Amino acid sequence: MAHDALSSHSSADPFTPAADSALWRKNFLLGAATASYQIEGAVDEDGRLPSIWDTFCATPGKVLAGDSGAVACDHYHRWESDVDMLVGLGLEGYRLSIAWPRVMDANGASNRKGLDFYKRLLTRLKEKGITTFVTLYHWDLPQHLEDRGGWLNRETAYRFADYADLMSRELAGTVDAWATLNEPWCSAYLGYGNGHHAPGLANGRFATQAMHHLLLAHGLALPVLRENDPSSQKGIVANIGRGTPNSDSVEDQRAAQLFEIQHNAWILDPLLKGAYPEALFELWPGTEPLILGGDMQIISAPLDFLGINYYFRTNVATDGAHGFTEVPLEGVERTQMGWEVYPDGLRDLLIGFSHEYSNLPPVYITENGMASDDTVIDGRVNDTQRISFLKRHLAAVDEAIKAGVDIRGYFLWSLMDNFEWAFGYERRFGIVHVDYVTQKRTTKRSAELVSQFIEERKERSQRA
Ligand code: IFM
Repeated sequence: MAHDALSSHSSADPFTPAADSALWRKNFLLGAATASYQIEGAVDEDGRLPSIWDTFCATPGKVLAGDSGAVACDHYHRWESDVDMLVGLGLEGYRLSIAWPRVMDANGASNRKGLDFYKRLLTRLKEKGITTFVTLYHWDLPQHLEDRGGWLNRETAYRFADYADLMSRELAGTVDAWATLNEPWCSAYLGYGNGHHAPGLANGRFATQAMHHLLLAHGLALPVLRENDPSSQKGIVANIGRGTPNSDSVEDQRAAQLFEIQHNAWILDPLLKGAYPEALFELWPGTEPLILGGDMQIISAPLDFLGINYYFRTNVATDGAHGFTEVPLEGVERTQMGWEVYPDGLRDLLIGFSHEYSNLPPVYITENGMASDDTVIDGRVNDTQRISFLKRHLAAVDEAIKAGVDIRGYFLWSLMDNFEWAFGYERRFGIVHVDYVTQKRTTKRSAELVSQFIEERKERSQRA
């Protein structure tokens, strides 16, 4: 694995990129991310309606230990101290999401109390000088829309555009960058393709149709956001996966390509080339979605930025037919999720995209991080694996920038431990530890080092 100056230190050392690293640049944004259902709690308060995740969590056997986001990090009530915390850490950017069921009623009218929550939060962040990235849809679809077919119903895309209209009229001026969707791959594939996420349906044809309507929703929302909030950036966030072949055989190499088509090109091709990759339907025959005339033009409207979320790679072999099968590698470093730590995958994918898509917009790494079984000992959390993980992934980002990819910033996932979907509260991704009994926040060692690095950058730029 190629490491550079960032990772040549032991994990306990401060982050010290090489002097020529792009990470020192003043305009390279460093922040942290969260999402509404994962941190807010207060699911029944101030007129919030149920979301598909409330329903999914209440279904026995869907979420580890029967956990739910009902309380989560209680951020709805603790947002002021949470903002103070992220400001105290020196973070320059904060990526958050809005809970659609909190801000609109079932008839599409606005819910003032829900809107005011986000107004207060975003206004405070702006006052504190934080660059705000706001995601409109991080998976918490209002349940009443799911009851009418959810993302299988084309109407949902139009309701999403109405929601984007309301939010951008209400919040214009407080948002630096809007992302329409977070990780449509997860919404479509995990939600409708294998049922691991809400709404828990498992059908390949559903997955491709849900994806089409999600991307249509994105495309319909873009001009609305541009009209209502012209000075902000507009984009979308995709999770990407690295697939590597288990052997040099032609079949395994094709399997790795198919893996990346299914994970990456399924989303990026329609957005950046205006067409779904044909190989997707060789992999999943008979799953072509219903596409109406003009849809692909709407979906492929130019973006101001592309958000990239990266976590791990998957080693694959041919399944002996037309697809791929995972062959887990032995003896590699893994996280609490069981995901392989593989920073080179981030660099290689970013460089690959810059070759594949001539119109690749500026990129922000909108999520990167890892889960570990962190515990507080004498008031401290020494999360050495995360520190090492972050150094190596930042180094990979630096290498991609040096190779010519236009990457403008990096958001850690996550600001604090939170509700990790089907894994409940067991998996801890935060740079701040959360005690879910007392709601006490404890800054982990990784947060201290990120903070020191940002401070050092500030001092350097003032000296320059
Ligand atoms: O927690 C999630 C997040 O909501 C979306 N991206 C991946 C993270 C870790 O699984």
